[in-house]
Amino acid sequence: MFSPSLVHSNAIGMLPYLCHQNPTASVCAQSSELLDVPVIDLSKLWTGGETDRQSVVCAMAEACEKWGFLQVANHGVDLKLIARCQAQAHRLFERPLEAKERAHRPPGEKFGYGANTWVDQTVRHWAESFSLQLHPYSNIAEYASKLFESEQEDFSETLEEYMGEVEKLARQLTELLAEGLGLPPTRLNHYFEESAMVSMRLNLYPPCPEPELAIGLRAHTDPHLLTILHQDNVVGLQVFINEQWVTVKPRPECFVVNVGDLFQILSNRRYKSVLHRAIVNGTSKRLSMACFLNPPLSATIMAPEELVTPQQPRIYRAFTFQEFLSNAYKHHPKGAERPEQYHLKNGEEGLEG
Ligand SMILES: O=C(O)CCC(=O)C(=O)O
Repeated sequence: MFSPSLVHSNAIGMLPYLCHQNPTASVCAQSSELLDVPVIDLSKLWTGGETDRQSVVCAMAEACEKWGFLQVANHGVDLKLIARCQAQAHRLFERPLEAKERAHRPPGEKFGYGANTWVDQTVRHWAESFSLQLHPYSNIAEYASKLFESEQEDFSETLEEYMGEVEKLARQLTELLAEGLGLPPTRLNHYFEESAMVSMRLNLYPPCPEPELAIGLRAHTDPHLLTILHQDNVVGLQVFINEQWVTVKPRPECFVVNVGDLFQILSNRRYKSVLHRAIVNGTSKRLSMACFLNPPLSATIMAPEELVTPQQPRIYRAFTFQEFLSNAYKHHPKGAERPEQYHLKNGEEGLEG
């Protein structure tokens, strides 16, 4: 249940003064254009020949270079499993406030129930969110035991199955995207061979009495490698393209895939990590489920040598994912600011940690 008392527990924002991004401007002023982010049919990978595979690789690479976003259809994740996961997510958000507060995410922590407050806390979101992790260890059963008195296993098994399937897809897409950069498909796999970090944020945006003043999730880029987002059939996701916000047409049978900051850096800036946000509306609640694939914290992130040429010299210095994440939320997570902190300065070699 969405409750005004959450405001006092700092879990969600309050209209009109806390939620808006810019009090002088309507959030939705530029939101009318519906963008059909390229939809790439992955069935060609399983049924077609090498030419079909290459057409998928090229379409994906082109979308990531141009938009940083694409959608995949016939992705191999059972639509019934997606529906089951959505049902469990709604079940979670419909729990009484006391139950959700037992799983509250403390400030500065990554997992649990709350609102995304980020950085300076001046923007609150008209949203409830819940973050969970599958790898390196699953915390899902632990949260299920705090949230539910019964049928805890239904929740944890469904979410673990869903995240496991999405992880498989994310790994396949990473190989296709590596190929799209002209690399052998497995060239980036060493980042995940030993262990990977796989997490999910469930976002529930309730109908909002003043949607034009509110924001569901403020503009940000993802500090991750790859994001695989499922949105239901309610409009809300917007991407900043050509200096304007455009709305991504919901296609519940597809996943929205977007390049995170890490992939932008690993691709030596061929792929773009693009600003996006979620808007809210006055009538329908909206659910999105965002899964994030990442290397382990100890991984050293550096674009492979093959992507460094005289025409495209190395742009970012090497760093560990731990270093990157520990800085990620200290700064306004906006635009290219985060990767820019890792820009090489003149004369640097890029090999120091
Ligand atoms: O709800 C959406 O469509 C966007 C979600 C998102 O960007 C996120 O969870 O990082």
